[in-house]
Amino acid sequence: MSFQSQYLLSVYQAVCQRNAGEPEFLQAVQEVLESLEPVVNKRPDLVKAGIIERLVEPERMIQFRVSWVDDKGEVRVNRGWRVQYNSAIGPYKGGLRLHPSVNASILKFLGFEQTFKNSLTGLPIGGAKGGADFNSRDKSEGEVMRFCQSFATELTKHIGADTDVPAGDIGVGPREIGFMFGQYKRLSNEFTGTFTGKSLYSGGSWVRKEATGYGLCYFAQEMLSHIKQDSFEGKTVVVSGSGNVAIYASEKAAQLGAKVVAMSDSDGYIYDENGIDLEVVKQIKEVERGRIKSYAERVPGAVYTPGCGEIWSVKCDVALPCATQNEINGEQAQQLVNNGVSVVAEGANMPCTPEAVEIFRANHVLFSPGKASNAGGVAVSSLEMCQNSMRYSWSFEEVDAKLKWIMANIFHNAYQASEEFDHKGDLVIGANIAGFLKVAEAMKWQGVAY
Ligand code: NDP
Ligand code: 2IT
Repeated sequence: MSFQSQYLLSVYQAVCQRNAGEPEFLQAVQEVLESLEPVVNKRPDLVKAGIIERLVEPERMIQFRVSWVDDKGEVRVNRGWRVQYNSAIGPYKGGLRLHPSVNASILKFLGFEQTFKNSLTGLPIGGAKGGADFNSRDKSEGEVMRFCQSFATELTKHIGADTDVPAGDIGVGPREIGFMFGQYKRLSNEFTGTFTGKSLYSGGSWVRKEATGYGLCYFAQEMLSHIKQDSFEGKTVVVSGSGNVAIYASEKAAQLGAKVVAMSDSDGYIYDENGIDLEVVKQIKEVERGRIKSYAERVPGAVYTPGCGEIWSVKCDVALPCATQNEINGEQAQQLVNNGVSVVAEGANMPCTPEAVEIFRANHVLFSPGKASNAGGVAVSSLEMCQNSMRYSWSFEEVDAKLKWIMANIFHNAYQASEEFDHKGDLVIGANIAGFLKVAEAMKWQGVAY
């Protein structure tokens, strides 16, 4: 542990005691608190207001039973949560994750990260996350619908357009949002913008589907251009995952002149030296809900290798981890460095372990933390809320231009904060400080309690 400030060390030790057995939450808190050393020195007023002690505790956490009936007529029970993490700068906002690994630690880490990310967008949204330990992979469409309806029945009691606005995350795309939104609308008898990521037929926004992946590339392009006077043009790119974020990150990277040569799912990865044919990936993943392995069966010359972690052995200039937390460890980071990687931009939330981040820092790899570079998704969600409130919709081009501007702005704010707080170019520190300061000022202004 590397805290110089006794105050931060004691806050962190209290967090460890109170949240024992929650490794992901502790990891996320430690990373942010370590970044706040320079703030603690310069802003004793925020220390006195107890902002950091309050920020390491979610405002509210709801846990509930989700019971539903499977295709055989048997009753099934899952556990659902909504973590309403922080509402200092706007209504709670953040995605829902459906994955068998989901637990309180993961959702608290995601809610904590979301609070700073949403602040970085410059838009008026607080932080939240939710989900359930449900595996949609082996379920029929009817089972997914009944699960989502049961989940939304409970969630409806706690959300609203000005209270808490959920969206997608791992395992939750337009299909699941549709089932949940439909149930919410039935129960509330209101058509409001209480979910984002809705269908374009039902109040959704253009570019929301593409937003996280496109935003990631807009951010990385700005970072490359500002720091290295470089661009995506001619770069070889590896993208992990083959879900929503990965697909649209690959699409934008290719549009910007790069060649994406590898993608993965939790079973393994594909390598295509000619550049991945995204239409084939979209057909497999978005239409058939199949496995990435079948890409190699359809595209001549492509190779499939079992084991998703092996993807980091592929030589590349730019690595975009877009699958899940802790998917790049120290060893894999070293492998990337040995192979000459020059940019790592996180599309997933906390995909790099602290050891991996240290290795990138030590080797002068341009590195952007997820809370900055993957903020495009929630930014366009916020634009969706805005359009819903106005009962209006902007064109694809209008939303895309706003997204591009927001991502460049996040980069410059994080970069500027890194300079101002004596760590020029360290975007982990810059993003954490820039995200923190806005929330902290709002909390201080609103007084104690939440
Ligand atoms: P999807 O469910 O669409 O895709 C997830 C992808 O990651 C799949 O290819 C999946 O493979 C893979 N994956 C999931 N869990 C694991 C695991 N334990 N090990 C290896 N691979 C895994 O999710 P998204 O694309 O929406 O989300 C990806 C990441 O981006 C997450 O970290 C999410 O929090 C983050 N994010 C998402 C945003 C959004 O707008 N959707 C916004 C900002 C961040 P498989 O099918 O085999 O499970
Ligand atoms: O991690 C994230 O930022 C998301 N899953 C998107 C959240 C949102 O509300 O759009």
